[in-house]
Amino acid sequence: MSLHILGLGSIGLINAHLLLSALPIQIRYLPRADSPTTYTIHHKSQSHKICNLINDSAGASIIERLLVTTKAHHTRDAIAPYIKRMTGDTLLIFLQNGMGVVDTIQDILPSKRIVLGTTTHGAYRSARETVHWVHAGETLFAGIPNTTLSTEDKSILECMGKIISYDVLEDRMYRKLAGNACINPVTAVYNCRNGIVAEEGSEANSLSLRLIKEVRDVYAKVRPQMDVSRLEEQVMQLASDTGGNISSMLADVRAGRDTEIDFINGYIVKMGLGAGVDVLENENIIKKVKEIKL
Ligand code: KPL
Repeated sequence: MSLHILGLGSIGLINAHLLLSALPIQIRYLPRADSPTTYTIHHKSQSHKICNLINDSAGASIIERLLVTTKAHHTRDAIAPYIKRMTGDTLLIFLQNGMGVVDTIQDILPSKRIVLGTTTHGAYRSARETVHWVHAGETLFAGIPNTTLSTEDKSILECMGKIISYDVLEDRMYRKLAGNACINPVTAVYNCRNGIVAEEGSEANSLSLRLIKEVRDVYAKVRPQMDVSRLEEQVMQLASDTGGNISSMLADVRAGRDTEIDFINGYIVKMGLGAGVDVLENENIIKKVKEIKL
């Protein structure tokens, strides 16, 4: 049984750990540059070492299954060098923040066997090889229509999360997008942990509430089948569940890296403009996050 991982950030490493502790599996990773050979995941006062990942960036073998956990905006450049090692049967599993990523790379993908996933794990890295897994959330997967999964594919996915129907997954992805759109950029602007966003009366909280209202208006137009009546409560719950976390966007701006904002609030803006809904708060926060210099 084998799996390649593209993107060994917190989410990639947590999933490598879940797989290695449950299955007789070989995990090969595809780093862009030199990367550590040993990683540590701190979770609930325990430390788990991962030292058996195989660096396969220079390999030539066929990639049977690929878990993509790169930042949304790096996906195209990161996957491009490995396209020649894929076939029409390669299973591509995308577990990333944001939405619309697969649409932007469909033209280069040799395989239509695609699984999308969403997770509410909360984690951050204090060093390249050190992950703090602060909230063990839920990971959900579904194959896009017409994707068939083998027994091995299913056991790999079930080790990392739950397989559900595509309709339900879409609903959960939109909810996660709302969480990321209304927590991540706010933590980046206020340079604060997620918990501050859930603190009633804080400036971060009121900005987040304004973003949630816009997201709710957009969803009401573009996804009328979705129940958005509890969206505010759900986003605030996510902020408080991951209260001790440094959001991935704040981690990016602190490190001077580009953020995933175009695939998060940018996707909300795209939907809003298409549906004639005012998305000024989202447009403003995109500008602000792009201007931040910490
Ligand atoms: O997904 C996240 C992120 O930081 O990207 C949350 C759930 C908001 C946890 O921080």
